[in-house]
Amino acid sequence: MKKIGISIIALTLLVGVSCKQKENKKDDATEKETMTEVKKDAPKEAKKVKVSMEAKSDSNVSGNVVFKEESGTVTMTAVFDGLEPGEHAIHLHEKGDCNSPDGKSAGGHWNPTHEKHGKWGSPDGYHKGDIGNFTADDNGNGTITFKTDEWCIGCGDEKKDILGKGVIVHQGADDFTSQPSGDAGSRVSCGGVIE
Ligand SMILES: [Cu+2]
Ligand SMILES: [Zn+2]
Repeated sequence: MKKIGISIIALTLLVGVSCKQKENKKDDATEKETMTEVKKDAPKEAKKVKVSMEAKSDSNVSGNVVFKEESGTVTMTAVFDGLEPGEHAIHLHEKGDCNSPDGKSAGGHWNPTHEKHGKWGSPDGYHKGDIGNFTADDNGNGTITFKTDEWCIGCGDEKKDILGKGVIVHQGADDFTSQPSGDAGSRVSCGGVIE
């Protein structure tokens, strides 16, 4: 009889413990749900920036550049008009300041990793702003799309964050060799990557 009594007590204890464990699990689940909700309600980070390009150096080059971040990849879609037919360089420069008539207020190429100027992806090095060249047709219209996971929009990582940088289109093509900027000629259009 005594044995049975102890067994009952032990059983009661066991049941008690397992109930408590279940309760804990339930609490965890509730906590997770709450966290997900908080994430959803938090203000959304800017993941899309539209840049209006201004003509510079007495050119008539205008256009729009849209940067969009999705799943860690930034896609740039740029459309220009008023260009001279042929190849033109496009870069991100270090400042989103287009105040000067020659566009030089945007500074040099954005190069947060302190590498050489070059073709994007080159093993010899390239600036994070070295987008490359695109071609304008006989009517002076040109478009370029560029994708990379080496940029972000507003993430705060100074090696990736394109907010505050300047988009520059040049009169000529980037030779990917000349230092520090590819010898692409004057700056014919400028726009700040600003929200
Ligand atoms: Cu440039
Ligand atoms: Zn460069």
